[in-house]
Amino acid sequence: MSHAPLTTLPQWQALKQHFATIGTKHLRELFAADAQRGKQLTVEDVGLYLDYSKQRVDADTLRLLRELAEACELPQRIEAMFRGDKINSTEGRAVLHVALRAPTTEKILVDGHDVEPDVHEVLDRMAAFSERVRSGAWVGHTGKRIRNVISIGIGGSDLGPVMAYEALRDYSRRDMTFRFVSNVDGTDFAEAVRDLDAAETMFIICSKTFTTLETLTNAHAARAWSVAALGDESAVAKHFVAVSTNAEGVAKFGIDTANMFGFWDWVGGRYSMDSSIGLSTMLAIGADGFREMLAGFHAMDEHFRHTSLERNLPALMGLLAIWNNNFLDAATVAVLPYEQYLKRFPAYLQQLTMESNGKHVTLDGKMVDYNTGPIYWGEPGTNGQHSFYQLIHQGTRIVPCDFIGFGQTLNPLPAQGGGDQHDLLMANLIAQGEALAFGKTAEEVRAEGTPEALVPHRTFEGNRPSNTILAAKLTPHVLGTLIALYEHSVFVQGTIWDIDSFDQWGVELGKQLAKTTIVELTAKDEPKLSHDSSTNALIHRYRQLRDGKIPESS
Ligand code: G6Q
Repeated sequence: MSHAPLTTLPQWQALKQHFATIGTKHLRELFAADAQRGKQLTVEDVGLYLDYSKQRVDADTLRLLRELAEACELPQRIEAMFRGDKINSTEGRAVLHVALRAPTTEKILVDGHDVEPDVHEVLDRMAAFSERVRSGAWVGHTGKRIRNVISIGIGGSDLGPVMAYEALRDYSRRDMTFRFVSNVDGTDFAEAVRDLDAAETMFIICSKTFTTLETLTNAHAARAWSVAALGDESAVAKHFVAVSTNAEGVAKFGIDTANMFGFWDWVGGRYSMDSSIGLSTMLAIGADGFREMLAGFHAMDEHFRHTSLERNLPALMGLLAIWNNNFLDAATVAVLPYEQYLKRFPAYLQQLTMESNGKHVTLDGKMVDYNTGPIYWGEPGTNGQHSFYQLIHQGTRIVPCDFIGFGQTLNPLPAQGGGDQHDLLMANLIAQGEALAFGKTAEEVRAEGTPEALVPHRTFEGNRPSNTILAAKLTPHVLGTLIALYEHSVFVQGTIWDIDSFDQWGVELGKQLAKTTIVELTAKDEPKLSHDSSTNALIHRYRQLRDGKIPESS
């Protein structure tokens, strides 16, 4: 359960005191004080290299953060998660995404039942199914092979698969089309299918609960579209498969449960891309590629479980995030992958981090008196450099950055003037971290001959913290390690903040709220409204706009 109130812990108080001295130190001073800093404050394991030397910390900060982690029983909490304890206490559930990527030789018990055989049974079924579709053995209602796969899901049943497909596109079947539909806005579905032949199109309906409004609405639209095009209700059997924990709901929708791939309530939505929710990923990159990705996740799981806090990548990332959030008072984190294939990675991380750690009470239900999860956001480099980096460099707020880059590109292109375009990309990544940390002093600006009036504008304060994460090449394995790094870093932060990182009552609320409103929007006669005056007026205005009662130009 809860640990002692965080801000009363002597270790927290010690960090506060320590901040009074180090908080004002510039990264320039920290680097000047230790010529080896750029080598020493790094950790490398399971194919990832983390340089955290550009964080505003010294050896004392790191020691105090580790002591805080011990006081918050991080090592015990890690074991509790891997053991299958019901650490998602508000939902009374185990948290076992790590079981989804563990080998068959491992035994992980939930209520006395070993879940590993179940996990591998589903993985094997997914592999057999994927092979049939990819080889053309599985044909559609008219006998044509499946060339298009549309995954319908939302939130945790969408963001992981979309991100993984984009990230691993280089490894995917180029003669197949993969699309993702999530929004209840009909445009999402309409645009996804507009150029497709229904006879060659398969839908994967991904919903843990199989009750989610958006997904079921889109699933019905998909069924209507397929049946209309193929002329027969029986086409559903060949063109629809489901991924869910709710067999009854799947059967009720009309999908044969023989074409359903299950998972379990101990897999949280935002932690589910390694379960059958990743079926589209497996169809795209094949079963071997998918297993390689799982092996990457597992390598990071093992690292997290067995490595001392000093060298533990997710623990370090998590503790540095606590430092930046609670002591440097940084309200946001920018995730900046210098890899176009990771363009959806920041969006994926937004859910992982913000749905997990956007909580305001402790495990015991007490209001926290410190900030919890920061806002995550980001875009691939170098694009962001030409827009929001200005604020990161010279704005009034501190935005800690995670730079992510690779030694080798999957698409080498010779650059004008020598080298490869990839060198240009990575030159930018490295230079940005350097500029953020060290800035440019007024003296340096003057020495360049800058007119005095412009000196303040061209001065860069620096001292802006960042992590740099490097790997050799973006492969399924590396993607797995990278995602697991963030998953576990989120867990570390949630443990320190003493919150339940695995529930999502705010999302549940969202699922309820629209239910009353939809009745009022669709009522035949003007409904009697009893909301606040703004909500009443908006409902009224929407009805008028929809019904053309307000001319378009008024
Ligand atoms: C994830 C959340 C949420 C969920 C979606 C879809 O952790 O719970 O994003 O994944 O609301 O839910 P279903 O899979 O049940 O449709």
